[in-house]
Amino acid sequence: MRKFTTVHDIGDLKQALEKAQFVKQNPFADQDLGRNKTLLMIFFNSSLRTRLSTQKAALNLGMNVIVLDINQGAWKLETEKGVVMDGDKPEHILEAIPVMGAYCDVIGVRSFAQFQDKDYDYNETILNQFIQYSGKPVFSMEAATRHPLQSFADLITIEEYKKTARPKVVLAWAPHPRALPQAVPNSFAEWINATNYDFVITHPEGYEIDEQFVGKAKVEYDWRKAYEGADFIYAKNWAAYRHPNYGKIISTDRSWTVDSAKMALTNNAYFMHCLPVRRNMIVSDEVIDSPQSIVVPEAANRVVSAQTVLKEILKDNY
Ligand code: AN0
Ligand code: CP
Repeated sequence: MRKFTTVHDIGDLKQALEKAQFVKQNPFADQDLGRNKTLLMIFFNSSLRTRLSTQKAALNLGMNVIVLDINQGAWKLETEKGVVMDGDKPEHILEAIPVMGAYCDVIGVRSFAQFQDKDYDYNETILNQFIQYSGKPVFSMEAATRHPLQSFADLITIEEYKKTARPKVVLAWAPHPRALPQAVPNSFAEWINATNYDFVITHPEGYEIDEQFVGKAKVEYDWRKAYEGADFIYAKNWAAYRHPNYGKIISTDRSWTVDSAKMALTNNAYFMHCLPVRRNMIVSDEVIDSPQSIVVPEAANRVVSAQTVLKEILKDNY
């Protein structure tokens, strides 16, 4: 594996899940693989889980780790090509990326959608520049359109908790006061579509995600029907995708908040969320504090997904 940005990079999904189980059960089996290899993690946006779990995964593999927060202490980076740099940005990403590549063996990048230009976001302009100019294997730590380390961890978690071969998994939109990227729902849909699960996406009208991610999922605008008989409720907010509302909040309807009444419609479903989550906006205290909430084991599996991916990258490139 030279890059990890979508579900397609992981190869056969069943084998990837088996590799993940091995990593989970034998976290220190490959301590020599990363010896004298350096992971550089670049953050254009905030993080708690990705920062800690990816670092922990690298340490388990014997790697050294350097972390750079672009917005805290680094030069502000120009990302547009061909501009006269007479503004507030002293460095261009075209020099910064190969320089960063010179200091490491593997690069992880977090760079959210900016919601100023749909094409700029959906072409993964920043992530692709890292792939093109760093000279090193690159993996996404949530880019503009996808969050594959999260989705891989989500799938590992569902496989651990599912009680039937083909669970009903529901991606459920919930309200939020700020405009959030579509990366998590896009990516979750992309990974779940690669399984044989019964997959339903529910959201208010106007919140349709890009069709390339919807795939074979059933889109259900009536949350009652979607929640009925569900085995997993995967809650998430996202901003509108479709023109002319790209990146905008078009509803904060709290009747979509995941609460006990909704969970009562399900097949005693597990509650999942990638975190961070706003309590009593996305989900009621009662639901997230209930035994059906698996948000912490889900987050713990981020070490497993990151370690499985890093291991493949190290094995294939060094
Ligand atoms: C981000 C998002 O929704 O994409 C990161 C989630 C992992 N969340 C926030 O910005 C609150
Ligand atoms: N779920 C997730 O990626 O969390 P962070 O934004 O804290 O890394």
